[in-house]
Amino acid sequence: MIRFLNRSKLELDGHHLYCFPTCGACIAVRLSAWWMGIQLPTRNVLVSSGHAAELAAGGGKTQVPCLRIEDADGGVQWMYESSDIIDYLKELPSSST
Ligand SMILES: N[C@@H](CCC(=O)N[C@@H](CS)C(=O)NCC(=O)O)C(=O)O
Repeated sequence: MIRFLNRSKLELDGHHLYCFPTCGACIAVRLSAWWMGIQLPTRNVLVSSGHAAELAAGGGKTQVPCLRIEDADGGVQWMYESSDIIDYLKELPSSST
């Protein structure tokens, strides 16, 4: 974990975390990202019905946290499960963040 402390705090392009503030699994993802020095843009599904609808339509279910990942070609992946999201963030090359 120590190696992550040296990362500079940069926003991750093409990534959005669908979440809400009091969701424990969402807090785990956000804390992990913070610890890794990753600034993860968030989309609060409780304050925006638009974000909630995007999540349901794109990801197929309303569960949070969900990480929307858009690649350079415009392809989109919806990743559910806090542990999978955290593992994904850990595997990102330093140049992505
Ligand atoms: N195993 C999941 C649990 C996620 C979970 O329980 N999310 C709740 C909020 S904390 C939720 O979205 N419930 C509403 C739903 O599933 O539509 C994870 O770790 O990500």
